[in-house]
Amino acid sequence: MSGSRGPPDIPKMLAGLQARDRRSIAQACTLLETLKPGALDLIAALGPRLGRALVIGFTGPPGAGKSTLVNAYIRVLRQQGYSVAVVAVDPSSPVTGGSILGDRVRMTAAAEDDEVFVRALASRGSLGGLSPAAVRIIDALDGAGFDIVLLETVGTGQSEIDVAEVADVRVVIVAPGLGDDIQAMKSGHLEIADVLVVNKGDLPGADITRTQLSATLGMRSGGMSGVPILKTTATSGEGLAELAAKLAEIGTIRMAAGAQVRRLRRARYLIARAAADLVAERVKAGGVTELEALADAVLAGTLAPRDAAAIFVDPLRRAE
Ligand SMILES: Nc1nc2c(ncn2[C@@H]2O[C@H](COP(=O)(O)OP(=O)(O)O)[C@@H](O)[C@H]2O)c(=O)[nH]1
Ligand SMILES: [Mg+2]
Repeated sequence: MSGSRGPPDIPKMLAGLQARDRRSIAQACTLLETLKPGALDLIAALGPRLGRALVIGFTGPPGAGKSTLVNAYIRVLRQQGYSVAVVAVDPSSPVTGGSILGDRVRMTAAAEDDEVFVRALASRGSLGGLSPAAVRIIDALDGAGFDIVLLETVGTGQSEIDVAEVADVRVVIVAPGLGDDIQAMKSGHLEIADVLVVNKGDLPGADITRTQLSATLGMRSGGMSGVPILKTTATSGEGLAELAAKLAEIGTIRMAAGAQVRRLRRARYLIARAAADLVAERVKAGGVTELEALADAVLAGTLAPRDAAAIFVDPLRRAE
């Protein structure tokens, strides 16, 4: 970049990404996170390189051990010779400017490893929200040529569940003793999983949690009973080899879908999120004559709310 002001030098940034220069990678991540001038140029320039990385998502409630597991998994992937980037999103974290996963990674050998890059996002100025920013950062890291990008997200709200779906392979992590009854977990939380992990396998409640999870899957429709449930202890590495083998197996299948499929999944997510935000902004702005007229029609009982919404997002439908 040409200093801290002015538009970034995109060709220089691209060369830096290609050289896996950490400063360039960090700058590219920031540019896409903030969508400052030059961001679209970078996305356009990255285009042909995108879709090569395998994105593996780890989602689950806070404290389940996602970061610990991701950190342990990084070591496995490094032993196998893969370069790894991590995007960790934790909106509940009070950490700003610092890191969520980063502190933990720094304590390991990975911190000295040029083939590992960690980007943590907490509540700060990511344009359009944390989740879309994370997806754009995946593009930056994919464009930098990392073999594997790990996405850690807190699986609490619907928007966090949605972002997990941009991953090519999805791991949902639960742990005993979180007071988060499995049976009460909202459907979307479990349904996205390619692999379910009961972490903290060293705790006494782990087997009960696993049995509960298995019973819950059996009751769900949509072939969830075939989803593997693995037990891990992230702190000791117990069960990690089995998890890594399963992820490699699924990853190989997902990679075969081709780069374009994986790129498009991310682009579609970003469009859908932006569209939802636009509608929400229009509604929030209030005073929209159209909205008032539609509200009157709904109150009068001449229009169902859903039909009113259809007209609101696409006024041409009125003619239908
Ligand atoms: N007993 C036990 N504790 C664990 C295990 N994995 C993680 N923890 C601990 O659980 C806490 C939360 O872990 P963290 O990785 O930050 O959870 P995250 O919020 O899901 O990312 C930390 O104190 C970890 O040391 C495990 O397998 N067993
Ligand atoms: Mg974490």
